[in-house]
Amino acid sequence: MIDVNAVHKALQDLDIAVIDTLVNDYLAQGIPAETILNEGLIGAMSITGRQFKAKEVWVPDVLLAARNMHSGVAILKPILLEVQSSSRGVIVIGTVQGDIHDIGKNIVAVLMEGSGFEVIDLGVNVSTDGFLEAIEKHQPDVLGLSALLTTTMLEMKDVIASIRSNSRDKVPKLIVGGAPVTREFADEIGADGYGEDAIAGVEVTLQLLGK
Ligand code: B12
Repeated sequence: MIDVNAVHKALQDLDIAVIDTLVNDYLAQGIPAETILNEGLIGAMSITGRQFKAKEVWVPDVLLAARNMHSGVAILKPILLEVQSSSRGVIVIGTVQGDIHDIGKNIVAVLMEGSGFEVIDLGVNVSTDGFLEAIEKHQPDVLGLSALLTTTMLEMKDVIASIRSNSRDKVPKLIVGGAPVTREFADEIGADGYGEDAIAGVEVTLQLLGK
């Protein structure tokens, strides 16, 4: 059984070995990697998010949680990737300009890979030109945009408009996500798909590609 409070405590520990040990213990107990990710790590990070909002923790605490979360996800990654091996298509993904949040985007990338896609991760703070260049270079089937700030989610609109009007190449299916993004917003800015979490992101991608 996952104890989300224990995971949350481990996310706040300066010693990175604490989260690693906890994740490995859960795996040893036979708890599926998806459950550890969703109920444990993501659940614990939402507690940190609420505390940050309530000013009970500060940016350094959140950075520490982010570092520990990356470490926990890294342990789960090879297991999540065992699911599929053949390539179902190419996905380019990135966090839009002005935004450096990447935990959610990285989880989407891991699950996409685990579902058999080749993933090209452009990282964070990616400009519209950066996305256009990546489309030209990689000719992806899908482009995923992530934004965590109410300010940077507006950036998605520009990126999508720019791709639709400027791309000389085949326009990939455009999907968006991130905590402030909603289905209504996705429709409004002309995205082809929206995923409220990484699993929904994979589902909508498979649907859009008719797989
Ligand atoms: C961790 C964190 C940080 C870390 C980021 C570290 C990192 N490497 O990512 C640090 C400390 C750097 C940070 C900085 C800031 N942050 Co911050 N941060 C958070 C926090 C606590 C958690 C975000 C997170 O990782 N969640 C866990 C992941 C798993 O969830 P997720 O990102 O939503 O992703 C899931 C889905 O959304 C979806 N998804 C995500 N992307 C995509 C993409 C696609 C294509 C699809 C299909 C799906 C999808 O799938 C994911 C997995 O299920 C949130 C609080 C919150 N509740 O979101 C605040 C939050 C986002 N931050 C906030 C703020 C204000 C900031 C700062 C401005 C703070 C400051 N004063 O400096 C800076 C901004 C820096 C910048 N320019 O980007 C606010 C935003 C408020 C707003 N309305 O815009 C929040 C909401 C906190 C709050 N309540 O005030 N932050």
